[in-house]
Amino acid sequence: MRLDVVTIFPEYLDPLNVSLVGKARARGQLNVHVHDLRSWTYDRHNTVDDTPYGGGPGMVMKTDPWGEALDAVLADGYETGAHQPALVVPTPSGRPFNQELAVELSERPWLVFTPARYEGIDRRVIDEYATRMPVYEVSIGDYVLAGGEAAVLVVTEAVARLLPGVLGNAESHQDDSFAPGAMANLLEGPVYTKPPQWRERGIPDVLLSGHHGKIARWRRDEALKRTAANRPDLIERCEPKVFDKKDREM
Ligand code: 6GU
Repeated sequence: MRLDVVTIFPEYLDPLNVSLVGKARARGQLNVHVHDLRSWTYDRHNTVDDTPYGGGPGMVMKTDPWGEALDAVLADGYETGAHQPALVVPTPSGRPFNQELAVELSERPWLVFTPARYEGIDRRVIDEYATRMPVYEVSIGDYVLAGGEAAVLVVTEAVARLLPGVLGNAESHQDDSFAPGAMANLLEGPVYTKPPQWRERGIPDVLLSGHHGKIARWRRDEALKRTAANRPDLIERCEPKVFDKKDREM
């Protein structure tokens, strides 16, 4: 997969060299290009923003730097064999980013991210590129960030770990809290490792029992408790088969 990021803070994306995403890059599973939007400005102050039409607070990112940047990035990608780009526009007014959208994005060969500062990008830029490629406007949650760069890191990490060969078998994403399957939409419960005693605290006996059926039942019960406490909205989205008679009596 190829990723391009156009930003006025290229160094904000330095974490893409670290950990899972950094390793995926080093292995050639992810081809990442970070570009400085100001490379496509030609005035003395490298201006990327201006006052909003219609008035109001804040500044709006200008059409020209974004248009030139995206044309250049797309041309470079196509020249080097990339195909079927999609634009990912981080914005608090976007579609909520979730595991389903992460899966959809992970199936695309080329993502171009346009994190904005100020009050966002002149709408004509998004409308223009939407005539040529899919555009995903995404929000990572119900709060306002100063810019989209942190959202690019979030989306990239969620997407990269879904790419074939990026996670080892030991860390497979099959039982992620939001993966499809019997436990779909249940949050994962508590986990434990050695030592068996720590500051007078032990491990739930069932985990030491070796009884796989009982362990699976316990994990499901704990997942259900945690989900009911932290995300009651998710319970309604669970497959009915997750629940049995005993749950309905609780
Ligand atoms: Cl993607 N951008 C900004 N600026 N704020 C956000 C966001 C994105 N998602 C949630 N809040």
